[in-house]
Amino acid sequence: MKSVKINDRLWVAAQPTQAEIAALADDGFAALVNSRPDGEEHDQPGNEVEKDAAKEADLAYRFVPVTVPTITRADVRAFQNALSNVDGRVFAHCKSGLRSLTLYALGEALDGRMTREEVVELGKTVGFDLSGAAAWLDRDAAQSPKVEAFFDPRTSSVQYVVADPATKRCAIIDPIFDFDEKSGATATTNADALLAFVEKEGLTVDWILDTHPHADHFSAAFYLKQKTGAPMAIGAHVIDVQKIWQKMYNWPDLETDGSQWDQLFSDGDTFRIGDLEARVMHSPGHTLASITYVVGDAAFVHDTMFMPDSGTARADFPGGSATALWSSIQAILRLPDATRIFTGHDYQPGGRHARWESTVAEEKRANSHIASMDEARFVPIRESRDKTLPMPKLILHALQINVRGGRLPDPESNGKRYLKFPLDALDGAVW
Ligand SMILES: N[C@@H](CCC(=O)N[C@@H](CS)C(=O)NCC(=O)O)C(=O)O
Ligand SMILES: [Fe+2]
Repeated sequence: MKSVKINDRLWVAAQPTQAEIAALADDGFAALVNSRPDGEEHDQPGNEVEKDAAKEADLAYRFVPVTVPTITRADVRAFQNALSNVDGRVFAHCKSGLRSLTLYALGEALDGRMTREEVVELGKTVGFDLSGAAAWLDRDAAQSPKVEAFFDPRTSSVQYVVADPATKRCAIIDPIFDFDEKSGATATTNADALLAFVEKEGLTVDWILDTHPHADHFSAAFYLKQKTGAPMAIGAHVIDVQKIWQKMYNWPDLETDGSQWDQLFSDGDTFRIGDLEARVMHSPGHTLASITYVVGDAAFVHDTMFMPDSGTARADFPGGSATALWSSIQAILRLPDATRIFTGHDYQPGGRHARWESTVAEEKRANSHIASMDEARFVPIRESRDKTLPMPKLILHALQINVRGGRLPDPESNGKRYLKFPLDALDGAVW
Protein backbone atom coordinates (compact mmCIF):
# COMPACT_ATOMS: atom_id res chain seq x y z
CA MET A 1 0.00 0.00 0.00
CA LYS A 2 1.33 3.40 -1.00
CA SER A 3 1.26 6.06 1.73
CA VAL A 4 2.50 9.65 1.52
CA LYS A 5 3.41 11.98 4.36
CA ILE A 6 1.64 15.34 3.88
CA ASN A 7 2.78 16.99 7.11
CA ASP A 8 3.72 15.96 10.65
CA ARG A 9 0.09 15.03 11.44
CA LEU A 10 -1.29 13.57 8.23
CA TRP A 11 -0.47 10.65 5.95
CA VAL A 12 -2.68 9.84 2.97
CA ALA A 13 -2.72 6.34 1.56
CA ALA A 14 -4.21 3.77 -0.76
CA GLN A 15 -6.53 1.09 0.65
CA PRO A 16 -4.79 -0.75 3.53
CA THR A 17 -5.41 -4.40 4.27
CA GLN A 18 -6.66 -5.48 7.69
CA ALA A 19 -3.11 -6.56 8.57
CA GLU A 20 -1.78 -3.14 7.59
CA ILE A 21 -4.43 -1.46 9.76
CA ALA A 22 -3.39 -3.69 12.66
CA ALA A 23 0.20 -2.43 12.33
CA LEU A 24 -0.65 1.29 12.20
CA ALA A 25 -0.44 1.92 15.95
CA ASP A 26 3.05 0.39 16.01
CA ASP A 27 3.97 2.81 13.21
CA GLY A 28 2.99 5.71 15.48
CA PHE A 29 -0.53 6.44 14.20
CA ALA A 30 -3.36 7.46 16.55
CA ALA A 31 -6.29 7.53 14.10
CA LEU A 32 -7.62 5.97 10.92
CA VAL A 33 -9.90 7.93 8.55
CA ASN A 34 -11.72 5.93 5.88
CA SER A 35 -12.80 8.22 3.00
CA ARG A 36 -14.05 5.42 0.79
CA PRO A 37 -17.75 4.58 0.38
CA ASP A 38 -18.51 0.90 0.88
CA GLY A 39 -18.94 -1.40 -2.10
CA GLU A 40 -16.57 0.20 -4.60
CA GLU A 41 -14.68 -3.08 -5.06
CA HIS A 42 -15.49 -6.58 -3.97
CA ASP A 43 -12.27 -7.06 -2.00
CA GLN A 44 -12.43 -3.79 -0.11
CA PRO A 45 -12.74 -4.40 3.69
CA GLY A 46 -15.45 -1.71 4.17
CA ASN A 47 -16.63 0.47 7.03
CA GLU A 48 -17.62 -2.19 9.58
CA VAL A 49 -14.45 -4.26 9.13
CA GLU A 50 -12.21 -1.19 9.29
CA LYS A 51 -14.03 0.11 12.36
CA ASP A 52 -13.46 -3.21 14.15
CA ALA A 53 -9.83 -3.43 12.98
CA ALA A 54 -9.18 0.12 14.21
CA LYS A 55 -10.74 -0.66 17.58
CA GLU A 56 -8.63 -3.78 17.87
CA ALA A 57 -5.50 -1.73 17.10
CA ASP A 58 -6.53 0.99 19.58
CA LEU A 59 -6.89 3.60 16.84
CA ALA A 60 -9.57 6.31 16.71
CA TYR A 61 -11.76 5.68 13.61
CA ARG A 62 -13.80 8.06 11.45
CA PHE A 63 -15.88 7.20 8.39
CA VAL A 64 -15.91 10.17 5.98
CA PRO A 65 -16.88 8.51 2.69
CA VAL A 66 -16.79 10.71 -0.44
CA THR A 67 -16.37 10.70 -4.19
CA VAL A 68 -14.43 13.64 -5.67
CA PRO A 69 -17.28 15.03 -7.85
CA THR A 70 -19.74 15.05 -4.92
CA ILE A 71 -17.57 16.47 -2.13
CA THR A 72 -19.41 19.05 -0.01
CA ARG A 73 -18.35 21.52 2.66
CA ALA A 74 -19.71 19.11 5.28
CA ASP A 75 -17.25 16.45 4.06
CA VAL A 76 -14.34 18.88 4.21
CA ARG A 77 -15.26 20.00 7.73
CA ALA A 78 -15.79 16.40 8.90
CA PHE A 79 -12.32 15.50 7.61
CA GLN A 80 -10.85 18.51 9.44
CA ASN A 81 -12.64 17.47 12.65
CA ALA A 82 -11.27 13.96 12.30
CA LEU A 83 -7.79 15.48 12.31
CA SER A 84 -8.31 18.07 15.02
CA ASN A 85 -10.01 15.67 17.45
CA VAL A 86 -6.97 13.41 17.54
CA ASP A 87 -3.77 13.86 19.45
CA GLY A 88 -1.20 12.28 17.16
CA ARG A 89 -0.71 11.10 13.60
CA VAL A 90 -3.66 10.45 11.32
CA PHE A 91 -3.67 7.82 8.57
CA ALA A 92 -6.30 8.78 6.00
CA HIS A 93 -7.10 6.53 3.07
CA CYS A 94 -9.47 6.03 0.16
CA LYS A 95 -8.68 3.88 -2.86
CA SER A 96 -5.51 5.72 -3.91
CA GLY A 97 -5.19 8.53 -1.32
CA LEU A 98 -6.47 11.19 -3.74
CA ARG A 99 -9.80 11.76 -1.97
CA SER A 100 -8.15 12.03 1.44
CA LEU A 101 -5.66 14.55 0.10
CA THR A 102 -8.42 16.45 -1.70
CA LEU A 103 -10.42 16.78 1.53
CA TYR A 104 -7.33 18.04 3.37
CA ALA A 105 -6.38 20.53 0.64
CA LEU A 106 -9.93 21.90 0.35
CA GLY A 107 -9.99 22.53 4.11
CA GLU A 108 -6.73 24.43 3.88
CA ALA A 109 -8.10 26.50 0.97
CA LEU A 110 -11.46 27.21 2.66
CA ASP A 111 -9.64 28.44 5.75
CA GLY A 112 -7.33 30.67 3.67
CA ARG A 113 -4.10 28.80 4.42
CA MET A 114 -3.64 27.81 0.76
CA THR A 115 -4.54 29.41 -2.56
CA ARG A 116 -6.05 27.45 -5.43
CA GLU A 117 -2.61 27.46 -7.11
CA GLU A 118 -0.91 26.21 -3.96
CA VAL A 119 -3.42 23.34 -3.81
CA VAL A 120 -2.47 22.26 -7.34
CA GLU A 121 1.22 22.66 -6.48
CA LEU A 122 0.84 20.53 -3.33
CA GLY A 123 -0.64 17.77 -5.49
CA LYS A 124 2.33 17.86 -7.89
CA THR A 125 4.82 17.81 -4.98
CA VAL A 126 3.32 14.68 -3.42
CA GLY A 127 2.41 12.93 -6.67
CA PHE A 128 -1.37 13.44 -6.92
CA ASP A 129 -3.47 15.27 -9.51
CA LEU A 130 -5.47 17.83 -7.51
CA SER A 131 -7.21 19.38 -10.54
CA GLY A 132 -10.51 18.05 -9.10
CA ALA A 133 -9.90 20.12 -5.96
CA ALA A 134 -9.15 23.20 -8.09
CA ALA A 135 -12.42 22.68 -10.01
CA TRP A 136 -14.29 22.33 -6.68
CA LEU A 137 -12.84 25.65 -5.49
CA ASP A 138 -13.85 27.33 -8.79
CA ARG A 139 -17.42 26.04 -8.42
CA ASP A 140 -17.57 27.12 -4.79
CA ALA A 141 -16.39 30.64 -5.63
CA ALA A 142 -19.03 30.98 -8.37
CA GLN A 143 -21.91 29.79 -6.21
CA SER A 144 -24.57 32.15 -5.04
CA PRO A 145 -26.25 32.10 -2.59
CA LYS A 146 -23.79 31.25 0.16
CA VAL A 147 -25.19 28.52 2.36
CA GLU A 148 -23.95 27.76 5.86
CA ALA A 149 -25.37 24.69 7.59
CA PHE A 150 -25.63 24.03 11.31
CA PHE A 151 -26.15 20.38 12.23
CA ASP A 152 -27.83 19.53 15.53
CA PRO A 153 -26.64 16.03 16.53
CA ARG A 154 -29.30 15.78 19.25
CA THR A 155 -32.14 15.76 16.69
CA SER A 156 -30.13 15.01 13.52
CA SER A 157 -31.60 18.23 12.06
CA VAL A 158 -29.94 20.76 9.79
CA GLN A 159 -30.48 24.51 10.14
CA TYR A 160 -29.36 26.90 7.43
CA VAL A 161 -28.30 30.49 6.94
CA VAL A 162 -28.68 31.34 3.25
CA ALA A 163 -27.08 34.64 2.29
CA ASP A 164 -26.81 36.96 -0.69
CA PRO A 165 -23.08 37.81 -0.71
CA ALA A 166 -23.66 41.04 -2.66
CA THR A 167 -26.04 42.67 -0.17
CA LYS A 168 -25.20 40.65 2.96
CA ARG A 169 -28.89 39.97 3.52
CA CYS A 170 -29.86 36.45 4.63
CA ALA A 171 -32.64 34.09 5.63
CA ILE A 172 -32.52 31.56 8.45
CA ILE A 173 -34.19 28.24 7.64
CA ASP A 174 -35.53 25.72 10.19
CA PRO A 175 -33.87 27.09 13.36
CA ILE A 176 -34.00 24.93 16.49
CA PHE A 177 -35.10 25.91 19.99
CA ASP A 178 -33.39 23.37 22.26
CA PHE A 179 -35.45 21.14 24.51
CA ASP A 180 -34.43 18.33 26.83
CA GLU A 181 -37.39 16.03 27.32
CA LYS A 182 -35.87 14.33 30.35
CA SER A 183 -35.61 17.47 32.46
CA GLY A 184 -38.11 19.69 30.64
CA ALA A 185 -35.34 22.29 30.20
CA THR A 186 -35.25 24.65 27.22
CA ALA A 187 -32.22 26.48 25.84
CA THR A 188 -31.23 28.71 22.95
CA THR A 189 -27.78 27.28 22.22
CA ASN A 190 -28.57 26.39 18.59
CA ALA A 191 -30.40 29.63 17.84
CA ASP A 192 -27.70 31.73 19.49
CA ALA A 193 -25.06 30.00 17.35
CA LEU A 194 -27.02 31.11 14.26
CA LEU A 195 -27.14 34.68 15.60
CA ALA A 196 -23.40 34.62 16.38
CA PHE A 197 -22.68 33.51 12.79
CA VAL A 198 -24.95 36.23 11.39
CA GLU A 199 -23.13 38.82 13.48
CA LYS A 200 -19.64 37.53 12.67
CA GLU A 201 -20.40 37.65 8.93
CA GLY A 202 -22.02 41.10 9.15
CA LEU A 203 -25.35 39.77 7.78
CA THR A 204 -28.84 41.22 8.17
CA VAL A 205 -31.67 38.73 8.64
CA ASP A 206 -34.51 39.38 6.15
CA TRP A 207 -36.53 36.22 6.87
CA ILE A 208 -36.96 33.47 9.43
CA LEU A 209 -38.35 30.51 7.51
CA ASP A 210 -39.71 27.12 8.46
CA THR A 211 -40.18 24.42 5.85
CA HIS A 212 -42.90 22.66 7.87
CA PRO A 213 -44.25 22.31 11.41
CA HIS A 214 -41.57 19.99 12.79
CA ALA A 215 -42.43 16.86 14.75
CA ASP A 216 -39.02 16.17 16.26
CA HIS A 217 -37.80 19.53 17.60
CA PHE A 218 -39.10 22.96 18.61
CA SER A 219 -38.80 25.79 16.10
CA ALA A 220 -36.77 28.83 17.19
CA ALA A 221 -38.61 31.07 14.70
CA PHE A 222 -40.39 33.14 17.34
CA TYR A 223 -37.26 33.49 19.48
CA LEU A 224 -35.26 34.70 16.47
CA LYS A 225 -38.03 37.10 15.41
CA GLN A 226 -37.83 38.68 18.86
CA LYS A 227 -34.02 38.92 18.58
CA THR A 228 -33.81 40.22 15.00
CA GLY A 229 -37.17 41.78 14.19
CA ALA A 230 -37.23 39.77 10.94
CA PRO A 231 -40.59 38.37 9.72
CA MET A 232 -41.44 34.68 10.19
CA ALA A 233 -42.91 32.60 7.38
CA ILE A 234 -44.13 29.06 6.70
CA GLY A 235 -46.37 27.30 4.13
CA ALA A 236 -50.00 28.45 3.90
CA HIS A 237 -51.28 24.91 4.54
CA VAL A 238 -50.05 25.25 8.12
CA ILE A 239 -53.69 26.17 8.72
CA ASP A 240 -54.71 22.59 7.90
CA VAL A 241 -52.01 21.26 10.20
CA GLN A 242 -53.23 23.57 12.98
CA LYS A 243 -56.74 22.14 12.57
CA ILE A 244 -55.47 18.55 12.90
CA TRP A 245 -53.54 19.32 16.07
CA GLN A 246 -56.28 21.52 17.52
CA LYS A 247 -58.44 18.38 17.59
CA MET A 248 -55.60 16.19 18.80
CA TYR A 249 -54.88 18.47 21.77
CA ASN A 250 -58.56 19.38 22.35
CA TRP A 251 -57.44 23.00 22.15
CA PRO A 252 -60.39 25.27 21.19
CA ASP A 253 -58.38 28.44 21.90
CA LEU A 254 -55.72 27.65 19.29
CA GLU A 255 -56.08 30.11 16.44
CA THR A 256 -56.12 28.09 13.22
CA ASP A 257 -55.70 30.92 10.73
CA GLY A 258 -51.89 31.02 10.52
CA SER A 259 -51.89 34.44 12.20
CA GLN A 260 -48.89 33.38 14.31
CA TRP A 261 -46.70 34.03 11.21
CA ASP A 262 -46.03 37.27 9.34
CA GLN A 263 -46.30 35.57 5.95
CA LEU A 264 -47.86 32.34 4.69
CA PHE A 265 -46.40 31.09 1.39
CA SER A 266 -48.28 29.26 -1.37
CA ASP A 267 -46.92 27.29 -4.30
CA GLY A 268 -45.20 29.64 -6.78
CA ASP A 269 -44.87 32.61 -4.41
CA THR A 270 -41.63 34.56 -4.67
CA PHE A 271 -39.81 36.81 -2.23
CA ARG A 272 -36.36 38.38 -1.96
CA ILE A 273 -33.29 37.74 0.13
CA GLY A 274 -31.26 40.84 -0.76
CA ASP A 275 -30.87 40.74 -4.55
CA LEU A 276 -31.65 37.02 -4.75
CA GLU A 277 -35.08 35.77 -5.71
CA ALA A 278 -36.49 32.94 -3.63
CA ARG A 279 -39.33 30.76 -4.89
CA VAL A 280 -41.71 28.53 -2.97
CA MET A 281 -42.78 25.04 -4.03
CA HIS A 282 -45.57 23.35 -2.11
CA SER A 283 -44.07 19.93 -1.25
CA PRO A 284 -46.69 18.00 0.75
CA GLY A 285 -46.34 14.37 1.78
CA HIS A 286 -44.23 14.44 4.94
CA THR A 287 -46.73 17.01 6.24
CA LEU A 288 -49.66 18.79 4.59
CA ALA A 289 -47.91 22.15 4.91
CA SER A 290 -44.38 21.27 3.75
CA ILE A 291 -42.75 23.73 1.35
CA THR A 292 -39.41 23.83 -0.45
CA TYR A 293 -37.51 27.11 -0.76
CA VAL A 294 -35.57 27.51 -4.02
CA VAL A 295 -32.99 30.30 -3.76
CA GLY A 296 -30.80 30.67 -6.86
CA ASP A 297 -29.18 27.27 -7.43
CA ALA A 298 -30.03 26.02 -3.92
CA ALA A 299 -33.19 24.10 -2.96
CA PHE A 300 -34.01 23.59 0.71
CA VAL A 301 -36.01 20.40 0.45
CA HIS A 302 -36.28 19.62 4.19
CA ASP A 303 -38.03 16.28 4.77
CA THR A 304 -38.80 15.12 1.24
CA MET A 305 -35.65 13.32 0.15
CA PHE A 306 -32.53 12.97 2.29
CA MET A 307 -28.97 12.21 1.19
CA PRO A 308 -28.91 9.51 -1.50
CA ASP A 309 -27.78 6.85 1.00
CA SER A 310 -30.65 7.77 3.35
CA GLY A 311 -33.60 7.72 0.99
CA THR A 312 -36.69 9.77 1.76
CA ALA A 313 -38.66 11.18 4.68
CA ARG A 314 -41.49 9.34 6.37
CA ALA A 315 -45.04 10.16 5.34
CA ASP A 316 -47.09 8.74 8.21
CA PHE A 317 -47.66 11.75 10.47
CA PRO A 318 -51.28 12.95 10.70
CA GLY A 319 -51.95 14.55 7.30
CA GLY A 320 -48.98 12.76 5.68
CA SER A 321 -49.22 10.91 2.35
CA ALA A 322 -46.68 8.73 0.54
CA THR A 323 -48.41 9.47 -2.79
CA ALA A 324 -48.17 13.22 -2.24
CA LEU A 325 -44.54 12.81 -1.14
CA TRP A 326 -43.69 11.01 -4.40
CA SER A 327 -45.22 13.86 -6.46
CA SER A 328 -43.41 16.49 -4.40
CA ILE A 329 -40.08 14.73 -4.88
CA GLN A 330 -40.68 14.45 -8.64
CA ALA A 331 -41.34 18.21 -8.83
CA ILE A 332 -38.07 18.92 -7.02
CA LEU A 333 -36.22 16.56 -9.37
CA ARG A 334 -37.48 18.61 -12.34
CA LEU A 335 -35.23 21.46 -11.16
CA PRO A 336 -31.95 21.75 -13.13
CA ASP A 337 -29.56 18.85 -12.53
CA ALA A 338 -26.92 21.10 -10.95
CA THR A 339 -29.36 22.45 -8.33
CA ARG A 340 -27.85 22.02 -4.88
CA ILE A 341 -30.17 20.03 -2.62
CA PHE A 342 -30.05 20.86 1.10
CA THR A 343 -31.86 18.36 3.33
CA GLY A 344 -33.64 18.86 6.65
CA HIS A 345 -32.09 15.90 8.47
CA ASP A 346 -29.30 13.41 8.23
CA TYR A 347 -29.47 10.18 10.20
CA GLN A 348 -25.84 9.18 9.42
CA PRO A 349 -26.23 5.62 8.05
CA GLY A 350 -23.35 3.32 8.93
CA GLY A 351 -22.08 5.92 11.41
CA ARG A 352 -20.70 8.09 8.61
CA HIS A 353 -20.17 11.80 9.22
CA ALA A 354 -23.22 14.05 8.90
CA ARG A 355 -23.99 15.19 5.32
CA TRP A 356 -26.82 17.35 4.06
CA GLU A 357 -25.92 18.58 0.57
CA SER A 358 -26.30 16.79 -2.75
CA THR A 359 -27.60 17.75 -6.20
CA VAL A 360 -30.67 16.94 -8.27
CA ALA A 361 -28.48 14.84 -10.58
CA GLU A 362 -27.00 12.90 -7.67
CA GLU A 363 -30.38 12.23 -6.06
CA LYS A 364 -31.78 10.99 -9.39
CA ARG A 365 -28.74 8.78 -9.93
CA ALA A 366 -28.15 7.35 -6.47
CA ASN A 367 -31.05 7.80 -4.06
CA SER A 368 -32.22 4.27 -3.30
CA HIS A 369 -35.85 5.36 -2.80
CA ILE A 370 -35.91 7.37 -6.04
CA ALA A 371 -33.55 5.96 -8.71
CA SER A 372 -35.19 3.30 -10.92
CA MET A 373 -38.42 3.75 -8.95
CA ASP A 374 -41.93 4.73 -9.91
CA GLU A 375 -44.92 5.81 -7.85
CA ALA A 376 -46.51 2.35 -7.88
CA ARG A 377 -43.39 0.82 -6.29
CA PHE A 378 -42.45 3.76 -4.06
CA VAL A 379 -45.76 4.18 -2.23
CA PRO A 380 -46.05 0.65 -0.75
CA ILE A 381 -42.34 0.58 0.14
CA ARG A 382 -42.65 3.95 1.92
CA GLU A 383 -45.85 2.93 3.68
CA SER A 384 -44.53 -0.40 4.91
CA ARG A 385 -41.28 1.19 6.11
CA ASP A 386 -43.30 3.85 7.96
CA LYS A 387 -45.20 1.11 9.81
CA THR A 388 -41.87 0.05 11.37
CA LEU A 389 -40.88 3.53 12.58
CA PRO A 390 -41.71 4.62 16.12
CA MET A 391 -43.16 8.11 16.43
CA PRO A 392 -40.47 10.81 16.92
CA LYS A 393 -39.86 11.08 20.64
CA LEU A 394 -40.82 14.76 20.70
CA ILE A 395 -43.86 14.71 18.38
CA LEU A 396 -46.38 15.50 21.12
CA HIS A 397 -44.07 18.04 22.75
CA ALA A 398 -43.11 19.75 19.51
CA LEU A 399 -46.38 20.17 17.63
CA GLN A 400 -48.05 22.22 20.37
CA ILE A 401 -45.09 24.64 20.16
CA ASN A 402 -44.65 24.58 16.40
CA VAL A 403 -48.29 25.12 15.39
CA ARG A 404 -47.81 28.50 17.11
CA GLY A 405 -44.56 29.32 15.28
CA GLY A 406 -42.28 28.24 18.12
CA ARG A 407 -44.07 30.09 20.92
CA LEU A 408 -43.92 28.30 24.27
CA PRO A 409 -47.22 27.97 26.20
CA ASP A 410 -48.00 31.01 28.33
CA PRO A 411 -46.80 30.71 31.94
CA GLU A 412 -49.40 29.69 34.53
CA SER A 413 -50.02 31.56 37.83
CA ASN A 414 -46.80 30.19 39.32
CA GLY A 415 -44.75 31.51 36.41
CA LYS A 416 -44.12 28.00 34.98
CA ARG A 417 -45.06 26.80 31.50
CA TYR A 418 -46.69 23.40 30.95
CA LEU A 419 -47.17 21.03 28.01
CA LYS A 420 -50.21 18.83 27.49
CA PHE A 421 -50.31 15.34 25.94
CA PRO A 422 -53.23 13.35 24.58
CA LEU A 423 -53.12 9.68 25.56
CA ASP A 424 -53.87 6.99 22.98
CA ALA A 425 -54.29 9.52 20.19
CA LEU A 426 -51.48 8.54 17.81
CA ASP A 427 -50.84 5.25 16.04
CA GLY A 428 -47.31 3.96 15.91
CA ALA A 429 -46.64 2.80 19.44
CA VAL A 430 -43.66 0.48 19.64
CA TRP A 431 -43.63 -1.42 22.92
N1 LIG B 1 -35.63 8.99 16.04
C1 LIG B 1 -36.06 10.29 15.60
C2 LIG B 1 -36.96 10.12 14.40
C3 LIG B 1 -37.34 11.41 13.81
C4 LIG B 1 -38.19 11.25 12.55
O1 LIG B 1 -39.17 10.48 12.51
N2 LIG B 1 -37.81 12.01 11.53
C5 LIG B 1 -38.57 12.18 10.34
C6 LIG B 1 -38.39 13.62 9.85
S1 LIG B 1 -39.14 14.74 10.99
C7 LIG B 1 -38.19 11.23 9.23
O2 LIG B 1 -38.56 11.43 8.09
N3 LIG B 1 -37.45 10.17 9.54
C8 LIG B 1 -37.10 9.22 8.56
C9 LIG B 1 -36.59 7.95 9.14
O3 LIG B 1 -36.46 7.91 10.40
O4 LIG B 1 -36.31 7.03 8.37
C10 LIG B 1 -36.79 10.99 16.75
O5 LIG B 1 -37.32 10.32 17.64
O6 LIG B 1 -36.81 12.23 16.78
FE1 LIG C 1 -39.99 16.69 9.66
